[in-house]
Amino acid sequence: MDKVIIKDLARFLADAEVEKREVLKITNDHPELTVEKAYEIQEQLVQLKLEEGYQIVGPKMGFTSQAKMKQMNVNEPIYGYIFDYMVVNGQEISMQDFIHPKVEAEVAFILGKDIEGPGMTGAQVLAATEYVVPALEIIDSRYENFNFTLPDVIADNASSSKVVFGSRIKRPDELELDLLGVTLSINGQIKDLGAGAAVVGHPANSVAMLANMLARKGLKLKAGQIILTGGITGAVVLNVGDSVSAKFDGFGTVDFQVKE
Ligand code: OOG
Ligand code: MG
Repeated sequence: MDKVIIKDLARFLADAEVEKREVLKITNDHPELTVEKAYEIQEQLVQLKLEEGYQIVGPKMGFTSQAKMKQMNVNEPIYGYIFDYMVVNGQEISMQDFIHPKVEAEVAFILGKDIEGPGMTGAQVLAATEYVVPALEIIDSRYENFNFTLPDVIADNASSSKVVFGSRIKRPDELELDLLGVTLSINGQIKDLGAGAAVVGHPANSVAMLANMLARKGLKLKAGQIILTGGITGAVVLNVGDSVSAKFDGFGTVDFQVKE
């Protein structure tokens, strides 16, 4: 696949995001697309956003729990990037900003030091982490019905759309993140639940895995970045009027409302 096609596909997916328009998965026309080439499309997409003046908040991991892998019928973790314009200020989102949003409960890490793979471990990640914070990620695949293969979703920046961070932060040693119980409710009804260990045994392992994946590209995680470790629970479809609330044991709740 040549550079021109990679650039065109990045532009195609960037436009679909801006126009909130669902598209057919790109592997329909490019069945030969590999995971490696898909990351090149993602890099182009990230470049386009940087050129538009947006800033990276941090990379994120996806498909780090069985719940998520089963739900989306994929079998390996991926990464993408969260940008400043994706962070929700306040506790309201508007359905008009999305195609077909879903929400998932996650733990985010705020790094105090740079982390560079390969060979990173969860213990090393915890030592380099300044704070952890609960989060609700709102994903919005640009593909019709979230119908994608692994290369498709990688090219589409791992369905990244918005994120609501909780207001309580903790030092990583104040919690046992693998035992962190989480419930995800909509309009008072529990839709899904889980514990931090659902994320590759411990959310810190997800950050270590990310550092090791980025090392293959000569990249590292940087102090100050906020990193989403991947959905503990499956993702739940959002509708206008929904009141979303996730409870994180010892960590408070993260809430938002879905308006028209
Ligand atoms: C891809 C996004 C995956 C996670 O936490 O697993 C992700 C998708 O499910 O559309 O963010
Ligand atoms: Mg996620």
